[in-house]
Amino acid sequence: MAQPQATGAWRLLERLEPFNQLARVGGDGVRQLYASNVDTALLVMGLDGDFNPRRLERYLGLAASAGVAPVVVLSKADLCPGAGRKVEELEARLRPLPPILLLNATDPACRGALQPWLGAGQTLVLLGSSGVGKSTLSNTLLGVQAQVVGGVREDDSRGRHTTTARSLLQCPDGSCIIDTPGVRSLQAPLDEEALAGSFADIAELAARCQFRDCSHKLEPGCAVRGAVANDRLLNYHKLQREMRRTEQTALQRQQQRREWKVRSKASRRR
Ligand SMILES: Nc1nc2c(ncn2[C@@H]2O[C@H](COP(=O)(O)OP(=O)(O)OP(=O)(O)O)[C@@H](O)[C@H]2O)c(=O)[nH]1
Ligand SMILES: [Mg+2]
Ligand SMILES: [Zn+2]
Repeated sequence: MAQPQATGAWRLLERLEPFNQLARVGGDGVRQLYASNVDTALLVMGLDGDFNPRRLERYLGLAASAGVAPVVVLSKADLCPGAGRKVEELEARLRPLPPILLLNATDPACRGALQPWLGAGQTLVLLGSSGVGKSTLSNTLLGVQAQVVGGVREDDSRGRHTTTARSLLQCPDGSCIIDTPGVRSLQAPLDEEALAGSFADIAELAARCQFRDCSHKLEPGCAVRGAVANDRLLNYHKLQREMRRTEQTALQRQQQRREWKVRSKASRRR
């Protein structure tokens, strides 16, 4: 919090604690911070060769682990004719179902589509692989070419890691956009609560399994197997294994999310 002075300078009054923090787990097992005080995470996935529901489930876990509302942005809708089917695939698969937007990131109409999440005081972070159009979308929302954009490889749609640092950009409407570099591999800092938050179908069905500690693998009387798409269940098991490897910090993260909730309310009041 800062106060403008008669001289035109600002005087720093107080440093507030962040009300949430989005982070991933790096290759070395250490948490890497993306951004703090975020209202919405735009999870950007290209409808070209980048489309991958499993990876999206990881990003949804990452948003859930910070308690940030996710919005799925499927970019390059103008280049990919079968886009409708991919949306249906995600709609059938994801629970809870986040908002899913089909966008051409170069089209100013994006601003209209994202209207519910934009506006003064709103902070959005763009997350996704290299080349999916995070910087392109930032520029479209800003209305100026602030961020450098790069091309993608023809054969596999991979980007060229054009953006190398995070930037906080202010839109004319007062929203803040955080553009980030594309990540190569993503491990979300998950805990039981965050995993259940992004796999609500499994969490719900598990209550009806015959065994309370059912792992939904081979046990008889499992209510999850068969009811949830096999690929989703396999991904769930994979994320759960990763989570167990970093479990000592999971309880701390749950505790931290609780603190963030309280702080978020308090700082919004202020
Ligand atoms: N036709 C079309 N091209 C797009 C769209 N989104 C991005 N592109 C193109 O895809 C390429 C990569 O876009 P960038 O915005 O640089 O991608 P990025 O996600 O910022 O990539 P990194 O900074 O490397 O992480 C550029 O050539 C863009 O013009 C889209 O919706 N439609
Ligand atoms: Mg970029
Ligand atoms: Zn089960």
